[in-house]
Amino acid sequence: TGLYQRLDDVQQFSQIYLLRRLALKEIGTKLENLDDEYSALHSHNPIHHMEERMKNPASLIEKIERKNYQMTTRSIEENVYDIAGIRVITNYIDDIHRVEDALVNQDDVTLLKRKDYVAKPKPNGYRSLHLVVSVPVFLAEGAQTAPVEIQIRTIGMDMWASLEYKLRYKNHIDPDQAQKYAGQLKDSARELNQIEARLQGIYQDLL
Ligand code: 0O2
Repeated sequence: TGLYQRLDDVQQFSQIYLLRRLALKEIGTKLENLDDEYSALHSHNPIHHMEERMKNPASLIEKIERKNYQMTTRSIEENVYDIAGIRVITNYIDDIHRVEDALVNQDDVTLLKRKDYVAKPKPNGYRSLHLVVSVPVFLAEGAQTAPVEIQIRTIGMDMWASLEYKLRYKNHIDPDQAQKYAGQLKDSARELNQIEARLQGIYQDLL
C-alpha cells in the first residue's frame, strides 16, 4: 500500500485509541463517583481499588494475530473491545454484582457483552466478571460511542489471577513443574473462594 494509505491508516488507528481513551475516562469517572458516594453515604463500600489501562499496540497486534482477525481499523473497531480496560477490585464476592448493577443501570451506559466467570469459573480456576459496556463521548463534531472492558473481581480473585498470569508468561518452567503448579492453582482458587465466602459471612453478621 502507498504512503498516503498508510498515513490514513495511522490516523484512523489513532482515532480509535482516542475514542477508547475518552470512553475509559468516562467509565473511570462513573466508578470513582460511585466509590465516593459509597464512602460518603453508605456503611459499606464495595470498591477496594481500581486499575485502568490502555492496551499497548504490541499486545493489540498479538491479539489480532492470535484470534485471526483482519489487520484493518474496521476489524479492530468491530472485534476488539478491550483496548480500553478497567479492573475493579471489590472487598467481597457479593460486591461484584453491586458494582455491576450500579454501573450498568446508568442511562448512558449500554451493556454489550457479559461473561460471568464467577458463576462459572474457567477450567483453570480463573474467576472474574467481565463486562463490555459502551458510553457516549462528546467530541467537537458531536457524540460517538466507544466500548470499554470492565473486569470486576474480589481481592482473592485478583491475587490468584496475577499469579496465574505471571506463571503463564514464564516460558522456562519445565512441563512437570507447570502441571504441578496448575493443579495447585486450581485447588487454591477453590480454597480462596471458600475463605472469601466465609469472611463475607462474618462481615455481614457484624453489620
Ligand atoms: P491482557 O494483557 O490482560 O489484556 P475477548 O477479549 O472477549 O475477545 P476472550 O479471550 O474470550 O476474548 O476474553 P475473556 O475470556 O473475556 O478474557 C479476556 C481477559 O480476561 C484477558 O485479557 C485477561 O486479562 C483475563 N483473563 C481471562 N482468562 C484468564 C485466565 O485464565 N487467567 C488470567 N490471569 N487472566 C485471564 P488478554 O487479552 O488475555 O490480555
